[in-house]
Amino acid sequence: MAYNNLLTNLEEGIYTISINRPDALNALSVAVLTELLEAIRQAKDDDEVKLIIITGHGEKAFAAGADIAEMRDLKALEAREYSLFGQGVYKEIENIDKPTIAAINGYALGGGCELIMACDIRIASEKAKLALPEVGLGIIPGWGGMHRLPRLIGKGQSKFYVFTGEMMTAAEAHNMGLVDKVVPADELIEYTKKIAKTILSKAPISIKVAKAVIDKGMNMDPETGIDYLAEAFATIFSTEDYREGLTAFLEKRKADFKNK
Ligand code: DAK
Repeated sequence: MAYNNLLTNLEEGIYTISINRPDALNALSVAVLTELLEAIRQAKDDDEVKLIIITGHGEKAFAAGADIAEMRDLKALEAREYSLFGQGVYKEIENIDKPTIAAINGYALGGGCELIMACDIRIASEKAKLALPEVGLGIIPGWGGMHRLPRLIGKGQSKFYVFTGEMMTAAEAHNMGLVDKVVPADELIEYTKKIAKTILSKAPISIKVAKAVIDKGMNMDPETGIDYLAEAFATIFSTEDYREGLTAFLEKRKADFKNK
């Protein structure tokens, strides 16, 4: 499908979505979010799509946040709709049962920074800059960032960066755990695809179950979480891939997983 604000590409099971609004540093207008939701739903339903990369087109920005011009003119009821819509888009990204990687090529600000938090893994160019500058605009981060950020970097650091709006370098974000890897700018997509291929070489059901256990487990008390893990582990033992994985190891060969 062709989009006005996204570029998409499917290659070897890897579906890359590039936000493409060069005149506004890839700011997330309603039109962009609507297309992003369509692209995610399409990826979810397409068996050829095994993993999703979200990035920003161009060298300068991943996404410089929600579209400030659009947001300024919202009436209260529209603001409510806007809020719920954006939260829904990010939840769908977070809950999709395929791995997602944010390849952060430049500014990831406000809603752009919240978008990377909804992805499973975050890989940044060493030139990337991240911030939640909303309080300086008289608003607060509204698309789930204040819920997800403390789970990634802790309460104190979250308050520091939300209260000050201070810009983080990729290295600082990496040290805190907001970013998982930092690579040279010209290697970002190549490296991200390499990691994607590594993930795709593993047992698909194991990845799916691991994602669910980590995400759901974070919101459970420890005892329920460990019980849930035991159930999930048992489920894996009803698959063909688990037997193939263990047998391949014992036969000193590469496993041939069938997603069964
Ligand atoms: N929205 C709209 N346009 C933007 C934009 C944005 N977020 N960021 C940049 N642009 C536009 C600029 O207006 C400029 O347009 P022209 O003047 O050329 O027409 C063009 O992109 C290039 O930007 P600059 O000329 O400013 O470029 P610089 O290199 O000088 O500066 C910058 C780059 C990233 C430092 C600067 O553009 C900047 O500070 N941008 C704003 C970043 C920001 O504040 N982002 C946070 C947005 S607020 C909620 C839900 C969500 C949210 C809040 C609540 N609820 C549900 C309650 C989310 C809020 C946000 O994300």
